[in-house]
Amino acid sequence: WKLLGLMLVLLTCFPFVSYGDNPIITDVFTADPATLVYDGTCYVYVGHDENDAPNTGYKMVDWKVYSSTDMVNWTDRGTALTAKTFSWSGGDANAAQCIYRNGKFYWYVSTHDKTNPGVAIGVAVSDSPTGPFKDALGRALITNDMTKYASHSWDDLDPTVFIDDDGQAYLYWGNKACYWVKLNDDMISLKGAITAIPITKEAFGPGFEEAPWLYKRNGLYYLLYASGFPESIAYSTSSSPAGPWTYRGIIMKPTPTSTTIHPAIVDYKGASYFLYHNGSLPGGGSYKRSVCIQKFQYNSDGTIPLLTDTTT
Ligand code: FUB
Repeated sequence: WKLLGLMLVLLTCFPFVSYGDNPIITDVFTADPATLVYDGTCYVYVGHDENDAPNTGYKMVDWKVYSSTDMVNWTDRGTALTAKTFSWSGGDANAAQCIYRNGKFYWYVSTHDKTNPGVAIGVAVSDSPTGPFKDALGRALITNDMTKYASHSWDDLDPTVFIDDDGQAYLYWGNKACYWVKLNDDMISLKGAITAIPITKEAFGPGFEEAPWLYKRNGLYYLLYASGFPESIAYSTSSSPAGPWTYRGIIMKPTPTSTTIHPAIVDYKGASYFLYHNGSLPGGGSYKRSVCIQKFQYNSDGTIPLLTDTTT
């Protein structure tokens, strides 16, 4: 009985499953995590790396969804969307984010536009967080337009979407350049013009590479993004979702296993979690990445501590 008691104490103090179990998905390669909490469940929408020849570029053709109610055990909810869903897509499935509004789920994705050169942003819609999703527009929502604002042909990458307390939705995105626009209540049309944020030291410190993630906490707006290359994750804050932004520091330094990291943050059941990807799974690397999660606590002044990629 003494031995049994000791084992119970040890199991309670040192559970086999901990929040540090990374990567969270080990049977396929996953990248570019984006979270959505809906009806008590945390969903993670991910890209899917499939390149069989390491270091020769991305092969990503679909997106997958996972769900959890404890942030430890993740259920595969299937391949909820493929680039083929968008008839105008060149077939690549880059970073994306899904959000809920008025009974529908809107999934913003970046993919090449066959009908107009360059990467574009499309939006798929569904009645369920796990699909089926259909193309909401039959064309891109944001088209790469070098004559108006675009700085290069694939800078319409990595959309992040956020709905403020007053109901106004914002879409941020970009590669090397950071853009934003308001969305109408229908979530599938633009309200006003696209703004390019000047990439200054005050706003972005060492620089803005890609992968913005916009959210609000205690009345303060946070913008996370990849900075430099290999990428660190940095963040800036603002008193408005339209900026101006003030650089706040680095959240995670580059991981040796992948040149990209790609951030998301979510509060779930009273705790905060930082999501990113690395190449730590056996056989992994910059084009075979894996989504990881770290539980963390904000500092008392609302700043985010420096986190370490625990898998390396
Ligand atoms: O997954 C393809 C690209 O890698 C994303 O668009 C970037 O954010 C980087 O993670």
